Amino acid sequence: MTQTHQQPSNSAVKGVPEVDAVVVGAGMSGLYMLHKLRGMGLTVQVFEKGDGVGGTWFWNRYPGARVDVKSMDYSFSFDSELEQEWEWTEKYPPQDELLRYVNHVADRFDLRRDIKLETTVTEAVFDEDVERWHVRTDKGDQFSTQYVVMATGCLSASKVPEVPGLDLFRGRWFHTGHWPAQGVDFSGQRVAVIGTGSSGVQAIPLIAEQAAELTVFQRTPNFVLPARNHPIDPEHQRSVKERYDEVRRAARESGFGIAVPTPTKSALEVSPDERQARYESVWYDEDNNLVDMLVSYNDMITSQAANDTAAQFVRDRIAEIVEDPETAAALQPHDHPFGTKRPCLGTNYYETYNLPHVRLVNVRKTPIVEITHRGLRTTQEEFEFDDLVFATGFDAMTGALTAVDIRGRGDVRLQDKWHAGPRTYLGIQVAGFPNLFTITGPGSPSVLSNMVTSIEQHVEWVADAIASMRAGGLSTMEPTVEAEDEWTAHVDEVGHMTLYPTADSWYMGSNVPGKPRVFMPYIGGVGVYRQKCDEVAANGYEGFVRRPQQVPAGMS
Ligand code: N01
Repeated sequence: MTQTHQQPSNSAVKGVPEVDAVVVGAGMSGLYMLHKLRGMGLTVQVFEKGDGVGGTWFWNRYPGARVDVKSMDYSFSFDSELEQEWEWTEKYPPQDELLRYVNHVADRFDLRRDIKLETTVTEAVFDEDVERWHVRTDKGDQFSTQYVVMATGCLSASKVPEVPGLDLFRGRWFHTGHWPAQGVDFSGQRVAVIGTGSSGVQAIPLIAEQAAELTVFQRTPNFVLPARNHPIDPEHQRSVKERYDEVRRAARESGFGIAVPTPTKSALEVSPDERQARYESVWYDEDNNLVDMLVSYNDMITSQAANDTAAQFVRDRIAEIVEDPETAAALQPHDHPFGTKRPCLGTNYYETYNLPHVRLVNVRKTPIVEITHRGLRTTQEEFEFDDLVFATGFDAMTGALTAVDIRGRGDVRLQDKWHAGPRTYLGIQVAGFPNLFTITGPGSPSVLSNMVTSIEQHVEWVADAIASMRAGGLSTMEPTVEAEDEWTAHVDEVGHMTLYPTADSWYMGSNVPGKPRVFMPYIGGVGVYRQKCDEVAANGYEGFVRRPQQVPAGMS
């Protein structure tokens, strides 16, 4: 790290190293943030918990882990040489390819020298006297910094359910979000999987290929569309690369950060045959996208009746594929509208339940009571197995932020401020926490979008905001309480114009006992949101207070 301070500053504690910015996390957002800030001449220290970079793609190495946004979309656009030189192999690349890509980015932009691995940031405290953050890690590091960027990811605080008895279990157990780097061999094993979200849906068919027996414990069935993954046609790759500017622009202006046509019709204004044809084209199209069903009609997430047509279409496909009627019925979602829990893409997911050694247990009907030393017990039956896989998800969106002891003005803890749900302005900053930025934070499109599109937009906006502060000789930036209140109310209001809040989903915090039920992401759309952020900046960072260094008492 080169110590090239551009602005004089006071350090909170003598002898504590100073940097301009601390970035927490070395996934895609942390790496790009480092690259941007360093390019502006700032000194930056990145801390990363893992022993490698990659974030999501470092941790989620479970069998079948792959992205479900197309590779040509799920990739950085900030550097055209990078964009042109990287060759993707599949429509939806697997985890190891994505991890290679992220490592390539780290090497290509010489990022590693400012990243400290295997180091968890435990505390960040704002010192009002000197207007700097004091950051501490579990390895004893301390840094004084003007800016803190939380690039901690929306789905990184993994969650093992609060079922008693795990400490008694004598077999091996794993969480999909913390998979061993060396992989796991399930050959000949009796395996249990708890959870049927995106991770479970991807892992189950591959675990079934190895295991002697597989029991899947399902609480809520999900809508799973066929991924139709395949190798990328080199001609297609070349043609997208030729049109990349246009493709990226369309993605940035779109609803979900993926360039798909905007629907103009209601599902209810077309004939049943036309609707069926549309849904079939989504289901069977080799080139389909995760969001194609959702963008089939303009009222899919606002009208229960419109949504029901898509939900019924998927339930019908499940009934066609799954041979045992009881299992098929258990796999058909009835308790939430299509898309209000994140839709999943699968490969042979429903087909897997036709295999003789695979069994589905409906733990909504017969809940898990406890884990035992040999397996688990439901209210109806005792199960024995060798390996237990938790595909039980994450304390999403806020978990990785509140896991750090972040204290702002008046020593207020972020987790206390957010006791009734996250409050942010634009999902980027929190009132009372000056110069603390959250990449893809709650209140931004984040998890409802192509994450890379949203990461780039946030990183670039934050970098511009910091550049503007430095150009103006300003020391701190934070939202007003009014701007934060208004934005938080807007996020909630727009969310409640849709069917999303009707589902018990991690978008709502429902998967974490005791977490407030608040619709956390912003559903207004990636393009609309970007425009709002740009307008705020163009209007002199409207809604933010930006101030020059306040002279500390006793120093004048
Ligand atoms: O986690 P989830 P995930 N007893 O929360 C169940 C992204 N992602 O890791 O629905 C029994 O979706 C829980 O049941 P319920 C993507 O954004 C992307 O699969 O709460 N079951 C649910 O079935 C995704 O949405 C990709 O009733 C329990 C499951 O565990 C997000 O990450 C791949 C339980 C958790 O599903 C999270 O996905 C993977 C209990 N006590 C992930 N507790 C791709 O890009 C929880 N469950 C492809």
